[in-house]
Amino acid sequence: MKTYIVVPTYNERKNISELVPLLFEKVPEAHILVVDDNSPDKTAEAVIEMQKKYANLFLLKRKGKEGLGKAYIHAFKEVLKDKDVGTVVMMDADLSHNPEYLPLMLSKVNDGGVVIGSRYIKGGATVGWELWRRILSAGGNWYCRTITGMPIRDCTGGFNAMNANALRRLDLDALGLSGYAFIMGLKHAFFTTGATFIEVPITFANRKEGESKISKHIIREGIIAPWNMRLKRK
Ligand SMILES: Nc1nc2c(ncn2[C@@H]2O[C@H](COP(=O)(O)OP(=O)(O)O)[C@@H](O)[C@H]2O)c(=O)[nH]1
Ligand SMILES: [Mg+2]
Repeated sequence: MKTYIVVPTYNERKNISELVPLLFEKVPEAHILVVDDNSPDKTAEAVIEMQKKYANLFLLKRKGKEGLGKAYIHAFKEVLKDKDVGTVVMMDADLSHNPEYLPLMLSKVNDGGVVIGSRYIKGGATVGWELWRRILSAGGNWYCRTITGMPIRDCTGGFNAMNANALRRLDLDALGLSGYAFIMGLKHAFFTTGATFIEVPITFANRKEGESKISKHIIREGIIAPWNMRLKRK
């Protein structure tokens, strides 16, 4: 069965050029799908250039910036069309998610669910973020866990390896969220469909190149979303 690594990009030309070779080095058998929202910095062109070297590097080019959630949903639907896909990985392009963790994470994916690269279990960490981002992330995770009751420590972490059949059971279109809220919503959808979670500790490093796409809208959405998840379940 195939493993697809889905990487959303918006203005990540330098980072994606560094990440792709690292990924193929750590997981040579993987297929990589970069999903780009028509980045002005020509991220897509950098991917097309690398496709000359890597047969299993794919590009999903979208019309414009619609947020992480929409990009992932579009990409997951494309990937799941392939009947031979066994595992789908989601990870950021900015090297915050270290490809070194992938072999271990992939070895733990089972029929039932999701392996989470977790900053908030023993052995996990975040380095390089300013104090406000650390507080926002740690506080946000406590908030999400408390309100939704999900049995996981890292609700907003975007480095996850998912069993394709567990992913097929989700109603992706019903998620309708864009930022961290999308990741929380996705994990919550796994939770409500009976998927199991395994958390593996990771150290999350701040990006070296380019800019974060965090915004007030993303934070606001993240504050409201856990309540909607909880209320919908009742
Ligand atoms: N395709 C696409 N990717 C996005 C969008 N917003 C963020 N990303 C990507 O999602 C990943 C995480 O975003 P980032 O800005 O690093 O978030 P942060 O790590 O929380 O500051 C990166 O690979 C971004 O390029 C978007 O609107 N569309
Ligand atoms: Mg980042």
